[in-house]
Amino acid sequence: MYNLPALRYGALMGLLVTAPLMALLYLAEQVFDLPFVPFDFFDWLARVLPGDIITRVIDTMVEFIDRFDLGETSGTAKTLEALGALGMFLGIGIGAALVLYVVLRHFENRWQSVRLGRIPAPVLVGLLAGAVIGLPLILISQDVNVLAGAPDSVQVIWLAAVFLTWGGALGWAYDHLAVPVPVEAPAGEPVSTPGVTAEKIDRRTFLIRVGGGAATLTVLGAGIGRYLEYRDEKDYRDRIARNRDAVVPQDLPNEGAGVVAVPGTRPEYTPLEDHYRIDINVRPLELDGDSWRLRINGLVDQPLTLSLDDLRRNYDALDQYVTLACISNRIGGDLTSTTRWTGASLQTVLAGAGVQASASHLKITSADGFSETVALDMVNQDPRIMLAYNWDGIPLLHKHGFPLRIYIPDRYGMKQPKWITDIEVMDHDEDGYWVERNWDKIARMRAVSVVDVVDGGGTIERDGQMVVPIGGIAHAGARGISRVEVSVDDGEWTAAALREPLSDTTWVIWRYEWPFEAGEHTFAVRCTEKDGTPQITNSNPTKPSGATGIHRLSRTL
Ligand SMILES: Nc1nc2c(c(=O)[nH]1)N[C@H]1C(S)=C(S)[C@@H](COP(=O)(O)O)O[C@H]1N2
Ligand SMILES: [Mo]
Repeated sequence: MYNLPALRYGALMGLLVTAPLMALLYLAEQVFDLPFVPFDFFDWLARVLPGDIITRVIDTMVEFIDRFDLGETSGTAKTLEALGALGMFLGIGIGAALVLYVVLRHFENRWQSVRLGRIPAPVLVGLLAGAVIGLPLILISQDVNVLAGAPDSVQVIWLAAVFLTWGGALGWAYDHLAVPVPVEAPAGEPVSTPGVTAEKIDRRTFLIRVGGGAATLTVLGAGIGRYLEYRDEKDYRDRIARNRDAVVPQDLPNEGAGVVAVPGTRPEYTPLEDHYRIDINVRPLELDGDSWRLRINGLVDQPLTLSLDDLRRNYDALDQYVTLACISNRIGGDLTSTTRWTGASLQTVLAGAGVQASASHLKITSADGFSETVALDMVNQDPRIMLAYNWDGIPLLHKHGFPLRIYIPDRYGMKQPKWITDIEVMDHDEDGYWVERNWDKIARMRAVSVVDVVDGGGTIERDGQMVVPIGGIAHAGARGISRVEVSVDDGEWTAAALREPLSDTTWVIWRYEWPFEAGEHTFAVRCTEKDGTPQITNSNPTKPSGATGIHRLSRTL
């Protein structure tokens, strides 16, 4: 007869064994470039779950960040994703341990006498559980992990060892905890027989030791791992900072533009470190630029394999100021930014490969498993479509797609792969990563306008009237903005002044000076495209084609 409360101890031991192993996985990742399975599992889930569920999760997260003012959306979202991934993995560890303990307890009469040599049965069952949990996770990690540089065989052996240790340790702990209770208590004795007391102390001592060890390992592993990661990041940041000194934007193309942004409007040219970032992995890919190659093949006369240097040296460099936006950006959201892109026109690069007459589409594949197609017609008509290797005058940051990404004017970010490795010329179309998940096939950027600021502190006098400067942005992909209008408290629409934009494809900064009236007011904005098409003013959610609607801001002045 054993008396281990399986649920409670299963959960507790699950925590005490899983947490330090997660810390060790992290440390091993930082030191030996081995896979960090908790993130792999999360990335895999994001790939295989139905697109609508993913969208709902993302929406909830964005709303949460917005509601509680948790800072810049895409960065905070990545932090939340990472925490979610860690929590989920810990949860799996605890849940599996719980099941293991319940099973062990249920069959305890059978295994009592079983052992293999000196290995008691719970350890054997634990090892088996480790294998059962570990095998799918190892396969998943091998499938989706693109960060780990260690040889695959080493990765698999390491992970197998980790999962077997996990199960073995749980079984070993069970064997220690499930001490037999004397079946026949001597008649008349109080409940706390000496045997039971001794067993309790034994259990407690055991738990204190295991708990102390687990806490130490977790803190040490996570701490050292984090320190190493931070050191790497710092190296990287320093390198960028050194590079940047030479290239901080001066001479912007609209220098001297008559209309000046109202203080508090988002920067017209986004500082590189503030550019939003969206991709399907918890952590960005880090490709090696020296060994990286772009392969162009399929329906071409001459397949090409190009290095980064080839792309930089052998083609004219094209500089374009671009406002990129995520199709998940909500009205007034911050998943949109502007910087200078440099690259080679895709038309020119393709010309070198000799595209065959039967070709109609390009399939662009990324190192993270992302892909999209582009119609050849579009490429042939638009020399601005380019393979970009610089942002803001320096090589793309890893998180923004180093070494190469594509630029397609007028399309949301989801159509524009980063970390490109392959371009296949095809005679048919295919759905891209997000299109397969029910987002718009074309993903043409919507016209949107936003009130960024009502500068109550900046009230000025104009012709004897106090006015409050109000400012923001308007953007319609590559179609340009001809008019921005503001309405206060649902009053008539009045034209704002437009600042000359950085280019035809960037947002336009607008400014409106509102005759001051004390009280609470609501400021609304709408815009018109260059060709006279008005912004869609009724509200649509981001999915499937990008959000539409009027942006409003209320302020008490
Ligand atoms: N390979 C790859 N490319 C990608 C993505 C991705 O997950 N993987 N995300 C896309 C999406 S949804 C957007 S909005 C833009 C964002 O680019 P940024 O992170 O550099 O701002 O990249 C696009 N290109
Ligand atoms: Mo996106």
